[in-house]
Amino acid sequence: MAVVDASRFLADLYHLRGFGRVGTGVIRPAYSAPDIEARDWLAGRMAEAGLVPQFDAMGNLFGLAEGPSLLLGSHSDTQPTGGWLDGALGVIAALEVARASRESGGPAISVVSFQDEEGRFGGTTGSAVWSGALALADADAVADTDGVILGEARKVLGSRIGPDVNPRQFTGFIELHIEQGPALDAAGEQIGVVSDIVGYREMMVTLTGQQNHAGTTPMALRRDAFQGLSRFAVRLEDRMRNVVTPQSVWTIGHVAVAPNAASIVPGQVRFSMQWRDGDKDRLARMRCVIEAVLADVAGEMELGLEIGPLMVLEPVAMDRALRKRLEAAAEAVAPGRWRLMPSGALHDATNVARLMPVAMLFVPSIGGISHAFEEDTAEADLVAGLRVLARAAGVT
Ligand code: HGY
Ligand code: MN
Ligand code: MN
Repeated sequence: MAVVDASRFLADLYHLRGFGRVGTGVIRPAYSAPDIEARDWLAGRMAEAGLVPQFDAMGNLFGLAEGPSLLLGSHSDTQPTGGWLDGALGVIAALEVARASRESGGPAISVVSFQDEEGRFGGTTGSAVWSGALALADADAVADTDGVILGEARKVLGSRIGPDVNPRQFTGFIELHIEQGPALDAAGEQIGVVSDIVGYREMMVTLTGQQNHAGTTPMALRRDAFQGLSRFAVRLEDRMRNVVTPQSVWTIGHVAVAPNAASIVPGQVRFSMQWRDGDKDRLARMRCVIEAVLADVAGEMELGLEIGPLMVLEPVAMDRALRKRLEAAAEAVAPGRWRLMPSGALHDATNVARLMPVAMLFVPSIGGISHAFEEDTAEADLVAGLRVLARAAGVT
């Protein structure tokens, strides 16, 4: 008989959805009002569960058990137009397992909701600072796409900020997350045990041409920055074929055209260039192709080219012993309906792996949709993920 309380778990999950809810989705970016309100509510639920809530300087919120403990959790911030389960599922499941363990005299379980996993200020920023991958002073200098710097944004934490949380109190970290891809849903499977998390690179690129009149400037005389981006994107598609596999991905997700007016030839575009792969060497080869095509296009079209700092997360394999516990738990909860699979999405677990053994498990995303208001998972699958997490954590 599982000691976790599925109704209580689902009630809290739906309650968390209410902070920043817009229709079926959620808008709860790091340090926004709904994000802070959600974290204050989570801190209260942690205290009610007998855990000691503690914010660190980044706004990572921990619910600490006494003594050595297994850490469970994820993040509660969302993409600018986010799904209601991305991150939230792992935080609430962790809370429920920690509560159930205390109620049943089980092992010590601590809980965490990392801050800015969704990268308003980069990517997995809160866990990157906590794990030592990124200095707080460097994180503070990062600006979001509206020009707000993290050091300013996190001032909303005010007196919540407590002492740093020592990672040595934790014996390991397990993160439950939605798959955010199509594999489990398409196969009718319920659980994914993660083998490894892909690596990622991201940089901001600026192409600068000549702003001009859209009616009087002959096509042959234009230095149109948007046309430069367009030519880059099309040529990149072709040139990447030489170095990638079907699992490699690259995305131009954020584009700012200046001055962004119908009758003005764009003088400048600033865009995000992001790519991911499971192999570190292939990530490097993809970078060479990207920078070569950028240089070619800028040269051909007489455009200025500026490439910003490179953000890096390396591919990481999950801890074998923790993964085996997840595999056994998956077979017990969803016999024959689970698989071992890589994660194409990034997660805080990548940073936490610098400090301790980590492992992850997935539940299906309906239609494989995520980072969108349509993101959803069947309740039965949410509860199955909770039960696998509890079992792997020794809470049964
Ligand atoms: O982009 C990612 O993979 C994560 O969901 N932020
Ligand atoms: Mn996530
Ligand atoms: Mn996400």
